[in-house]
Amino acid sequence: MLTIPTEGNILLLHHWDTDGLSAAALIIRNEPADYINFSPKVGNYFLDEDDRQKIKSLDVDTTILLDMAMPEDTVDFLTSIGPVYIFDHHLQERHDVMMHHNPLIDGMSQKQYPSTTWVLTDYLGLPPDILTIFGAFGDREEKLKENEDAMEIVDQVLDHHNCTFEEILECVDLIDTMHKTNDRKGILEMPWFLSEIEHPREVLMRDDLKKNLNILKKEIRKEAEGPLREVKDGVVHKDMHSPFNIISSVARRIAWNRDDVVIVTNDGYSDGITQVYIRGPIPDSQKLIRAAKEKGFSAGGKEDVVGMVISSEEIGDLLPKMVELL
Ligand SMILES: [Mn+2]
Repeated sequence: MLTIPTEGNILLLHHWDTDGLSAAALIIRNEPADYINFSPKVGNYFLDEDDRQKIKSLDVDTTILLDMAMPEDTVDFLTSIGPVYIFDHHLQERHDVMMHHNPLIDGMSQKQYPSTTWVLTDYLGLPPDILTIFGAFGDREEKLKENEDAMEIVDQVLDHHNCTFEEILECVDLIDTMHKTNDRKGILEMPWFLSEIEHPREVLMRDDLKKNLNILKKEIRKEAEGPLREVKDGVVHKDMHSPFNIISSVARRIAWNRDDVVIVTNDGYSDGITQVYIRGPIPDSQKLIRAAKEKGFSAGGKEDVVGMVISSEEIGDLLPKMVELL
């Protein structure tokens, strides 16, 4: 099996969420080399022209891509710079790169590999540690409790650090404030900070993260408790103009106490762009995703959630068509 290269400048290109940041931290901690880390613009599951220019200026020899299922043209861009190694746990096709390590492509289940940190811990032959479980809690949240095999390992790590499930969830909330407040500098610092921590306490004690979390909690509550518009029987729409990346949290919060389909749109996060998040029961989420993709927009999701990024000019046309499909 190929090992991770440690020669030259290595670009650690990672997701901005807790799993991506912890995965980068795992590599920094365990495989000493000259790393430069980078994360795409928050919300972009690809590299746009700005990000490509930045990466070109970094003098990269090799790329390690973590926790992101990037489209072909982004991967092609990275391979044009140098060899690419990918570690991931999202369902996707195998890319033609130096190494694409994703147990899901080999038929393993999400349950066996709940996070990229899990994939890496296994690949590097490390004992599971706090970073391993940060990633899994980050991606699966409370649902991780239903995964008995994973919980056996989680409990060992929690015991070892003498901390609780709830404390780890709190750590995840704190770490995820970096992308929810769109703090790109904070995102890039996080893997370095995480690579040094010995105990979750060190995350729980960070005042800047606690301050972020308070701001976000207030904003999410304000949005979720604000007016809703019923656009169709059983479908409600929340229109927001928030500078924060909180659309999924707001949708989840609205869905707490109702059975309707919840559509949330936010045009305040990025210029000219409207984020769309739909939380189910969705009759056919793939149909919705296709409808957005046919128009050239980025969209993805699962059975009961769909996320999209639509140009604000076209949202007025597209939204009623989406509602028809619900
Ligand atoms: Mn992940």
